[in-house]
Amino acid sequence: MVYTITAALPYANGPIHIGHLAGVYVPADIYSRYLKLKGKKVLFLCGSDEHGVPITIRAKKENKTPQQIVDYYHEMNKKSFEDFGIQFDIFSRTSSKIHYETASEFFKYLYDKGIFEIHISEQYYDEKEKTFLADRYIIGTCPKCKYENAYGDQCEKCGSTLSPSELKNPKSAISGEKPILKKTKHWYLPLNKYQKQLEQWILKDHKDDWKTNVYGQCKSWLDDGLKPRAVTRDLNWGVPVPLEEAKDKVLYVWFDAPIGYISATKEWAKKNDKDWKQFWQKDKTKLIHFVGKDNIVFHCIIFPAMLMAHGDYVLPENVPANEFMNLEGQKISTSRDWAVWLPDFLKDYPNKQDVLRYVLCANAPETKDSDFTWADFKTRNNSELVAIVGNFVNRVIVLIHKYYDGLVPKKNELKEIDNHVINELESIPKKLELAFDKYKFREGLSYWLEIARIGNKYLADTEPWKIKDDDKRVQTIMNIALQIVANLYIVSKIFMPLTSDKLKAILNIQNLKWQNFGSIDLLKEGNKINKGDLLFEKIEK
Ligand code: B3M
Ligand code: ZN
Repeated sequence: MVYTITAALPYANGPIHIGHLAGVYVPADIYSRYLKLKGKKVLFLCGSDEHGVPITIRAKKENKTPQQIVDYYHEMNKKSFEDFGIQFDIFSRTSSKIHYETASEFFKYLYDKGIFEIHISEQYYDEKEKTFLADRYIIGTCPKCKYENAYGDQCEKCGSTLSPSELKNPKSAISGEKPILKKTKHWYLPLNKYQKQLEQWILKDHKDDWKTNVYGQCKSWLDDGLKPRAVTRDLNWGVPVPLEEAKDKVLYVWFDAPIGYISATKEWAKKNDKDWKQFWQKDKTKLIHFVGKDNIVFHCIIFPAMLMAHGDYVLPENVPANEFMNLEGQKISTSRDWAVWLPDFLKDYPNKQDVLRYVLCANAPETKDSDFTWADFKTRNNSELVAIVGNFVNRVIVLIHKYYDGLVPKKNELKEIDNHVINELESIPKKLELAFDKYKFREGLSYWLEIARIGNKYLADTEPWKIKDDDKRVQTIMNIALQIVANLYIVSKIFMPLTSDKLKAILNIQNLKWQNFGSIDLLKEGNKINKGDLLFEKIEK
């Protein structure tokens, strides 16, 4: 089995925020770390999505070129993902040469197969700027609520989805002039021709293993009936359409962006001298897309239709999309600057990456929207991470140094209570696996916390510090307590990379594998245990 895990390519026209992390990147990273811990062959892909009209709009506004905009945000996002511990195998970008080649070859392959339909349509054209106007570049009066600055595709005031022809007295957002309607030719992907195949693949084959929120959205799109969709645009920023007759046209951003996953794979394979096709074109490939709910249709309907049309590619095994995370009760909004930006968090809260990962996973919008509040961030840090996990590990380390000079003591004869704890611990790996099979990472994380709860209860029930006349008993208790810390370390590798590094330093051991999880024979008698740093610090204000 080979796993290709993709995370939605963030637009390179702004920083990453906690909504992106909770919705896409933290779950994707957790799942990739889990598969790698189990020794699976995994390629975890991401990169910048560098085309699309929003980037050209920001470039215009900032009097820069689109390339300058994407260069700036590509580097920013790449660094902040690295600093946050999201461990992509490659973070590529769609303005790369290899992507231009891959995307245009993909288009040409479908074109030569006769997949596309050509439609002539009338499009608004700005005669002064000598350019066709994308929907976002047309502003006018909303036919629904009379808002005067509605865009050609959407009215931000009443939220209605519009088409440019519905706008009253349309104006060009570039020159302010009244645009004219001009004929233009575009190439369409006939999604309607894949309706049956998609219904079979989604509504029947994946009825039981896709999340209900994803399945539901796909079903409503399919029930509405799929229509041909234009895959070219009259823009000058994007992947040029590789046809003589299509000069000054580029591929629609949502046609080229998902192909970015394939380009990233090729780039990684070239760098590592590997065969890229094993991650996309073999029956042993498991392709899993991590996206937010607004990207479901592109990853479950449109991109799969493109892959079906091509014929050489596997289809996604699953698209476990999350819903949205709100901030302090309001929808996160880039335009209203209502977000917690990842670069700011990393600067203002140094060394608290794992706390944010924990909070975003524990409260992830897995089946419905959820809400991030700073009060919850503080409470979970103090009452779960510090009070349960940090406290347990700290007590064990203090006692080991107090009684045994930091050396792992002997495990003598086991009592009833010891066997009870061992059974509890042994049952957790299966529970975590079952949760992860259904992409339930919140539930999976609760099992990480449960290991510490088991440890705290074991110490409270045995009270080794009170046993005065039976050193063999104290040795056994402290040995088992240490083995529980070692189990906590193993599972931390999935959820909390910095914490697992700290635990590894304290336990002074080599990398333990998934197969070791659930065992109480991980630390050998006489091993040196280090004092190490505090795992978590209380947040006062
Ligand atoms: N750039 C992300 C978004 O819609 C979009 C994902 C592309 S994944 C191929 O915010
Ligand atoms: Zn409106």
